[in-house]
Amino acid sequence: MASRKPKVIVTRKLPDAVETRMRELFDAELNLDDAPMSPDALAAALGRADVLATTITDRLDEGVISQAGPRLKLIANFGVGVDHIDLAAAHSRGIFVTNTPGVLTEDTADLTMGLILASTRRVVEGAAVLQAGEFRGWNPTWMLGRRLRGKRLGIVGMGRIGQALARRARAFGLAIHYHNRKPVSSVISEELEATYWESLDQMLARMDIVSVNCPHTPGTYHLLSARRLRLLQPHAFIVNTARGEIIDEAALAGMLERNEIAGAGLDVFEHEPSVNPKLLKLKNVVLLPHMSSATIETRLEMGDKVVINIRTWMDGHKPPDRVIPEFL
Ligand code: 8YV
Repeated sequence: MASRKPKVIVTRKLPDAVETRMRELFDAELNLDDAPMSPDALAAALGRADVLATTITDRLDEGVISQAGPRLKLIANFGVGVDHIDLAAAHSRGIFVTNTPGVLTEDTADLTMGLILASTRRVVEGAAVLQAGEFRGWNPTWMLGRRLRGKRLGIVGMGRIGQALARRARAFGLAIHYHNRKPVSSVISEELEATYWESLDQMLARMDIVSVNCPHTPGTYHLLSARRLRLLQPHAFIVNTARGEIIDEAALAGMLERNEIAGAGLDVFEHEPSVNPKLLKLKNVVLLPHMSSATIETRLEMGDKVVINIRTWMDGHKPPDRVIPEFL
């Protein structure tokens, strides 16, 4: 590209160090008051930028992407999931899409393990009792949860985060089971002593805890449908730190309300930031506001990745974290 600095429009407030670096390297237009951009504002930004640095709160559907100007060559997403971007529409206009894989893995796996512990051991429910001033003293049959050691964890999606979760879960004595499009390599499978289930249905019916760790794509929308959720055993727990759309949230809320499964730990929701009102009233759920990757370290590393992707493209190379649409 020409020697002028590329116009990079950043849709949300990013960590100060990331913004400072962007100002040094690019003609960066920052969103200092951090208000999410409307579809019209996004379309206008696409019309005049070389690069749009996006986050999950930007809906870049076909209509918005069709407004991209001739300069727009790269959508550099701050985040690993790109289900808010119409990849086919970007690809057909010759626009690269990049994401930030790898740097969210460990922190997301930590919080997934945290949700498994919090839901099976009733951590949030117990803390709420204390804060409400309702702790009347120890009782042998009160606040009983379920032991992790010896139980079966079924991981739906054995990519980077699924594997990082499996390593943690093994240290807690959980037996690792997983469903994935294909089995992991024999080296990883042996390391994790993991059992592969080609049939998701069969795995769900036999697990004590299920964790959703696959990306949201057209193929995984409502992968955990009402029918599949009914395969879970009544003592099972379900945890989701991937995307809300992968689980039929209304069906899950109904089952939790009727105690048809034991509990859930959810960091993501089907219609974020809305949460199914039934879930908000239940005691057998732990609900978090999409924060599984929210550490200072991860956010800085995500910013580094965005900068590296833009800078590599600017230097005339293919950015390292290109997301290739599935149909290619
Ligand atoms: C990010 C996430 O914080 O990276 C992802 O896919 O779900 C989050 O943990 C968010 O997407 C930032 O855009």
